[in-house]
Amino acid sequence: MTTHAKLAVWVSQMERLCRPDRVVWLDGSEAEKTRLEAEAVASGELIRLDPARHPGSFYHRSAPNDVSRTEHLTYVCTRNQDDAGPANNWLSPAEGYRRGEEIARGSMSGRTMYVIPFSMGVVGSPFSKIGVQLTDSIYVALSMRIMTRMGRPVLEQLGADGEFTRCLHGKADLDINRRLILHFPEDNTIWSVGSGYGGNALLGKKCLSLRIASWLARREGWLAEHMLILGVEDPQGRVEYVTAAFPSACGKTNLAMLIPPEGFRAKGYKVWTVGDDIAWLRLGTDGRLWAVNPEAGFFGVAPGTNSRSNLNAMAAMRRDAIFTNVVLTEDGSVWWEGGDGPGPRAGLDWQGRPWHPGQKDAQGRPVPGAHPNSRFTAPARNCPCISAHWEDPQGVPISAIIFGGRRERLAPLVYEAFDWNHGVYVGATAASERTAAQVGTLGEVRRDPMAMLPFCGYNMADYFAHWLEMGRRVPRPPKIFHVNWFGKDEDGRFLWPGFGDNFRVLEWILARCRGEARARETAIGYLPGAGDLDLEGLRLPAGAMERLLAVRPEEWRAEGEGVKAFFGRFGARLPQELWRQHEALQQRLDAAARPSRR
Ligand code: OXD
Ligand code: MN
Repeated sequence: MTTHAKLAVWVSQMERLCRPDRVVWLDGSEAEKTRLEAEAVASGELIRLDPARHPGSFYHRSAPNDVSRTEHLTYVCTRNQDDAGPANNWLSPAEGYRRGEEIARGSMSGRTMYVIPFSMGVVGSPFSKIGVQLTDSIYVALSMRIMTRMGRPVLEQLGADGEFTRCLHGKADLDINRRLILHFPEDNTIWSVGSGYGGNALLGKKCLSLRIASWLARREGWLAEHMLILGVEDPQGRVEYVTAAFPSACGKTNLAMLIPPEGFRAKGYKVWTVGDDIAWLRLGTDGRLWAVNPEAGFFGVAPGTNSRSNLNAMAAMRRDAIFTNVVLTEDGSVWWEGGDGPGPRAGLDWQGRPWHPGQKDAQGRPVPGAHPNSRFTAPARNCPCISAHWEDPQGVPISAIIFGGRRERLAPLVYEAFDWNHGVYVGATAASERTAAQVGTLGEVRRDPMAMLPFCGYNMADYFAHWLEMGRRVPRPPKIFHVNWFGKDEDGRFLWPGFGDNFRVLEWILARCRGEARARETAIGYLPGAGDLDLEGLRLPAGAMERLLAVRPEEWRAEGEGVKAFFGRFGARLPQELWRQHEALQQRLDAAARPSRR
């Protein structure tokens, strides 16, 4: 199957470990796709949806204990524990392999092992990375077809001795007590056993394109980030690009595919999607940072996605999509809470139980039909607003980097960092309330630097140092901003409408990058005044803008304590520059809190 001796040896080693009944190398052809789909339908792994309404699309249910990423079972295995750092779970490589082997041994007996050569980034681009995933899940194999470029062209590109990430995935017995997601960055290897959930099992995504790639990026002088990439086209046809990092389930897909408010559309503004989850950024020959999206599809959160919140995502999943853990309706369609329409008369919920909208449990509480982290997997090429440059091997030049999170209080709608190093501090101190994409308590605030806390494959202190170093190496760096769409009033109502109206903030950000928009200097950075954003056509309650743009020094001081404790975890390895930024912010806050003498 391959002329690559090391690849052949590794596949037979893994075959001896997992003992599948057969090994099938996937070539990526249409005939192969049809065959896999038929097999998965026959085994019940997939259900074919109504071909008239959902051509080429399927439904899948994962095990009820296997519906989100399991960060507590995710490890970075380095020889030296400090290289994984305090934000990662750590095992020595020997112990990682030992525990992984225990679960993988013989786990594929009675099953087929698929060999999937895949490329993150377009095949053949000098910026792409190749992986080979072994898996005993057809759902995973078919999802990898959507999320990556895979098959024969990748094997050809790999040649006889190309570098690749060894990715072993096995469902084993889907027992949460026998589940491990192991990364061995020093060996360019990933082992994921005991889970079939996308974030744990589609190894090209979080495992390779973030954890392993972030390690490679540091060594090779680039950035692998948990960021969407979008382009804003103005009425003159000029397109400027931004990247934005938000923790999981904070609306990256919606922002990436945003439709500007009507007034802007009428003037000729458009948004083009390059990617919705991952960006790889490199220094271009023009001294700017350029970004590529290494993925080929979207793995988006379904609940809340509808034709009003994200018409483009709805169009992207109209055909050739896979839906996981949503409601399966009696007429072969799908639905989820916050989807289009009131829901089906009857259907099956994400666990396959009879379900209807408005269903209540014995205590009278509503029973959702779709899991809150249910997903759609859809090819990026289906998206009506996909950028003409989304497969450009060089990527697109980045004008602004945006950090954000979900905060009911504290963080204003938008602010701009004073410079790159301050921007790194802003990213490093970002925090968010927990969502359904991770196992844990919903709503709890956790620090999530650059939205990379669960995805940085090495010591985050070194990651911050790498960001600071990139600032020194990039002659024309993007400006850095922070946004928060999720501020609430005392009654728990959102202050900002979000979705398409976020365009108003993007427009201000890009105008700042061009030196064309006004801002006021505050202790935390540059903020627009209430009149500096274009709010035409938007009716906000009186005083909402003032509240959205307020900086309350006492709240920021309290936040500073949390930041100090977080930074303290990294000890002497944390770059001094971040402590210097922290001190400078505290001093600016003190000055802002003192009554002015004028
Ligand atoms: C995702 C995540 O699936 O961040 O993108 O969890
Ligand atoms: Mn993500």
